[in-house]
Amino acid sequence: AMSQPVLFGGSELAPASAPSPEAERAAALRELLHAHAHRYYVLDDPSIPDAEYDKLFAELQALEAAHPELLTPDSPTQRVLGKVLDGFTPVRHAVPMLSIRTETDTEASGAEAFDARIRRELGLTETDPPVAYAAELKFDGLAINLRYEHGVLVTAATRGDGEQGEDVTQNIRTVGQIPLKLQGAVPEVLEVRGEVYMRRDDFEALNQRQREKGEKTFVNPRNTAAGAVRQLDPALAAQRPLSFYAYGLGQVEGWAEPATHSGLLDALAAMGLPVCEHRVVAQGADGLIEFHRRIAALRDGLPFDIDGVVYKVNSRAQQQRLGFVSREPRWAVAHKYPAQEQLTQVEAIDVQVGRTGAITPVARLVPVFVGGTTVSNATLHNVFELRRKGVRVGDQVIVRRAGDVIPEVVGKVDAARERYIPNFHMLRACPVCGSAVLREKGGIDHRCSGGIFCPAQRKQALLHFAGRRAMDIE
Ligand code: D41
Repeated sequence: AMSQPVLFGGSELAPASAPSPEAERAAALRELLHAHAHRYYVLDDPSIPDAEYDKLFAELQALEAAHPELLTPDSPTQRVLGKVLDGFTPVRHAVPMLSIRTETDTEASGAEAFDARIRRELGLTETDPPVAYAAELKFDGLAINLRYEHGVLVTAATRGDGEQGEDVTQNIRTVGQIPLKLQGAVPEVLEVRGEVYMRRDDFEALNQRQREKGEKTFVNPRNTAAGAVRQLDPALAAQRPLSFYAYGLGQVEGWAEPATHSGLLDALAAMGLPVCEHRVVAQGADGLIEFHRRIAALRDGLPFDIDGVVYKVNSRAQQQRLGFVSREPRWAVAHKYPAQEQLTQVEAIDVQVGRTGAITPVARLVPVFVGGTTVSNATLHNVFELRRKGVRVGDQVIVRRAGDVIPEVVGKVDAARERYIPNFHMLRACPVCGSAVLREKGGIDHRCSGGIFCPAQRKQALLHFAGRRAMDIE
């Protein structure tokens, strides 16, 4: 430190008690950068241009380089740091991480059954008013415990078996949405529990980058998020854009917990933690059913995957009366939606000729119920995608159907084939009209060159014309 150039004169003369101008500037920069990061990552409402943020960030970096004694663990410059690990250190949870009971009845009756049980266990009768529930989304990610001491993030751990997880602090620090320092009240100890997940657009962009590099694409956002959290190289983890939502507490010292779950989420949001906006306080079974229905309609349009909704008795006093059994609180339940991914087997690989002549490989499948309907065909997109996924006839594959989008084969389950199965080869002639199948130089899609002469193209063009997106003819 002594050999560092002195950028600002006079600091060595400042008395130890008064902070130097550099220390004050560094503290001010940290506060500014924390506030801007919160606006940018959590509120999605940037208050300054990126270039301005970068300038302040560079100024703080320079200050810290010149005065290493000014560096603090919660500094915004300390998000990406650390070295490649050999493995993760086990962490014993100060308070066990419970799990959540799942209601597998995906119908409204699932919510009724939960409310009926809660009323019975609380000893309520028909004349008592409805129970108030906090209803929220069930994010399809990975449960994590964030430990803040005096408002500073000190450890992030996976759930593990609930008693003991793994220290993934290095990787979690790279998640822009997770504050390195809490705002406002700073309890001695505050453990925040929530879900680390990957947004669909971040997942798509990541896969696009993988394709461009000719590397393997990831199967789904959940697995990718889980892989990123358990990535041993923090530099690689930082390239997998993750997000976070808080939904509960672990150990707490020096903080008066709010009296309700909804109040807790409000308090966590006020401290700068990301809390999902899709949450309500619902009254009784009717309120839960309404929430379940409303979110089902929203599901496909959400920027991230959910696999259900979660109901929690809102009052902490009532939660305490209900307690928990075998690691599951009796006051909470996850009410699932039909799965959007299922395993099935490929019976054949055919091609389909589209409206514009694009020839798409399609997997014929053993029918499966996925995303609310039975699926027996799923797109393989193009030959390059098909090769990358290595899918052959007879393979076990994961099929995904989310909303209105065409069902797709997202990948295969690795298992040895019993005998040799030839690879799929693109046809040289259109299976419908016999015209040559061509692919533009550097292009991805194969096309039938028959144009409107091809009956398949004619049929698809007519369907398109009459369809909902065009003339909307019934
Ligand atoms: O969104 C979720 N995946 C979610 C998970 C949620 N919204 N709330 C949760 N609440 C709890 C309790 C009731 C124990 C605080 C949870 C989980 N637990 C959980 N998920 C995985 C393990 C525990």
